[in-house]
Amino acid sequence: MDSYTDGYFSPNEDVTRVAHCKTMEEYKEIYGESINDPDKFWGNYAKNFYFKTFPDKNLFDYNFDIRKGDVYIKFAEDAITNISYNCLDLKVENGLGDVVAFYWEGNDPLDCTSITYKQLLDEVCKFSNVLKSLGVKKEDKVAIYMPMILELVVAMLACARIGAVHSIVFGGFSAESLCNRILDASCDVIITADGMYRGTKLVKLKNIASEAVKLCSEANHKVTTCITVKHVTAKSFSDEETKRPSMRPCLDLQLSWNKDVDRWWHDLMANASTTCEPEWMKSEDTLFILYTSGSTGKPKGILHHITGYMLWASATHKYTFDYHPGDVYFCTADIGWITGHTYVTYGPLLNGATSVIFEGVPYFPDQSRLWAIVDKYQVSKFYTAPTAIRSLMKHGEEPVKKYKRTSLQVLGTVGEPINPEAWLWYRNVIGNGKCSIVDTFWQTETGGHVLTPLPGCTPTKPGSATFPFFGIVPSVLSDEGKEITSSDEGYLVFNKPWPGMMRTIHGDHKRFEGTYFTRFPGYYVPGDGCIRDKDGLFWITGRIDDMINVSGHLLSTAEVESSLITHHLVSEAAVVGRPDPIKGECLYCFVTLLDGVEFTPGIVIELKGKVREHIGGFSIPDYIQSAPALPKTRSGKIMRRVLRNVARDNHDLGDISTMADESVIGVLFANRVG
Ligand code: 6R9
Repeated sequence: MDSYTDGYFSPNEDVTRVAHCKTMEEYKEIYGESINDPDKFWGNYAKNFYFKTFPDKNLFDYNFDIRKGDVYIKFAEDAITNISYNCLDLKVENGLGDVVAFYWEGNDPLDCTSITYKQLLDEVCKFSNVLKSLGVKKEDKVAIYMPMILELVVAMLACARIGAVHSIVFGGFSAESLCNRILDASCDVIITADGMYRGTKLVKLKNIASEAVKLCSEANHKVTTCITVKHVTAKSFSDEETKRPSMRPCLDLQLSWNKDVDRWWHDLMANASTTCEPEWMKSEDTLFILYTSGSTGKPKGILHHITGYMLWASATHKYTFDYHPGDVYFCTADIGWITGHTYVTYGPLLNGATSVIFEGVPYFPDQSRLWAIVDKYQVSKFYTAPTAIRSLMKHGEEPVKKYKRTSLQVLGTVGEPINPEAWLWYRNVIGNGKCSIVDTFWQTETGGHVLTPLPGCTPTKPGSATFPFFGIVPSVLSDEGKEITSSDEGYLVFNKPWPGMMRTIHGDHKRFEGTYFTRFPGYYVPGDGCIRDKDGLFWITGRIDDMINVSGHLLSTAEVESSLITHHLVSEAAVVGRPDPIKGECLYCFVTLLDGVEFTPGIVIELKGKVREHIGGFSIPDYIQSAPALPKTRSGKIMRRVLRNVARDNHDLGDISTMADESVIGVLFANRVG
């Protein structure tokens, strides 16, 4: 058990007994080694993996200071390896061939299967050969738009095996968003599935993918091949089973099919060989592109490269979850986000772990689904988002108490700041008061955890991501770029690279430098506010740019605004975040319609439809209000600070002396919604 004194939870003794890192003294010692001699530290860690050419002694080569020239980061440049080999072949060679790599749990509780390391290797080799037979080669970009099914893991590892670059697009994005990502990365091949269930809702993924392919061709880019997994129409079930609304097979899927482009996954796989020599890759070859929102509205294609990402994914998964053989690990994130890339696929496989991969949603068939899964597979390490915890909290303890959850040891959170109530509920109710909580702060850009407690080692305070992971040197800077030593809020920054950080933005290195390296020359600036308390613990306070974190998904205000403006009756739009008890933040939009046009409920529905169409269903605004005029400075800048206060119904607006026309304020408050 742990104990609570002076605002701290002490490390849990049961976890400490087996932990890789058992005390803060030990943490400080290992941390010191990682900072003082990073080459030696990561050189040693690399010995866990197979390299055709082992990394040289001088691993890091970088410039973080824009004043001295272009920013660049290189790691172990001379080393040669293959990450799919290290995830699969190496595990089979080490005797883990019959170990379960994934338990797959479908949307319907009766729909489940599992796959061993050896079986996964065979599938990956087969699909690698399929991709090669379609002409996909090293450095080609492949778009993946799939549900949480095993074929998604197979597809990404097959890309990695043959040196192709995967660009996975979350299945909640619209055809237009998918098209923009295909165009940005110039993908010729896309992999999808016929459809997926989310609870009782059927999403016709293939038809959205077909629409995206059509939009691409209108933009003069030809997608040559679209490979579709037969998923919701896959197997035959008994009559009883087909009556279940969420159960495959789905009988009325009208797939849009173009015989010049479309191929079935199972047809291509039928005669593929299970042998495929990996493409031996240089460390700094690209492993994947993953798009994340950017404050200008255009998503940024973040690039991760092979060896650095591989070591980072493995080391963070091992230490942050205190992973040991025999654990069953369950991360609820979708692979379409970075958490799924690093902590569903790569981290666990690189460590030979057994994981649960879950297709469904936490509330189907009822609010206790996640705990049913925990008991079913005896999950010991569990990882989810604060928004999921808060929405489960709303339903009380009863759905949780239906299951024992006694196998749980470590509970992780990610995606947004976690409020202390949710942290305590996670610990006390979900974890039966006997688990270690790890609040992990990181980003698509960082590749893996950068601030996090280590279970059984770090004393924790609810709401703090505590201390840096090995190799990370964080500081907090003031507006003037001075290091803040008191507990005042400032900008979180990092003064040197770590192996797993991004290398650039696809096709736009200037934007990479401008976004992350110009605010404070010499530092990587992630865009989050931070406080370092008197005991040295880090507390993330949220975004300091125009990004809004809705249920752990970062959205740019500019992107939502440009979707709203596509409506023919809208002249101007401004979007701000408003605190939300479940989602953390939600979108609150102000729209100015063309002169003489009436603001009606019908227009609100159409505007929500525009955002769904341009970005995707997960980004639909909660509130849209009429703003006959927006508050602006005399130089014409929208005063978002004022709009944030209107959205929160806070009449204390602070200094508004720069506002061009103060009379708009009364109208804005009068038109508030929600
Ligand atoms: C992994 C992921 C990154 C942004 C990040 C920050 C927020 C993530 C957090 C957190 C406070 C945590 N964030 N984890 N804020 N505490 N433990 O979420 O990546 O989608 O790129 O979002 O999410 O604002 O900058 P990504």
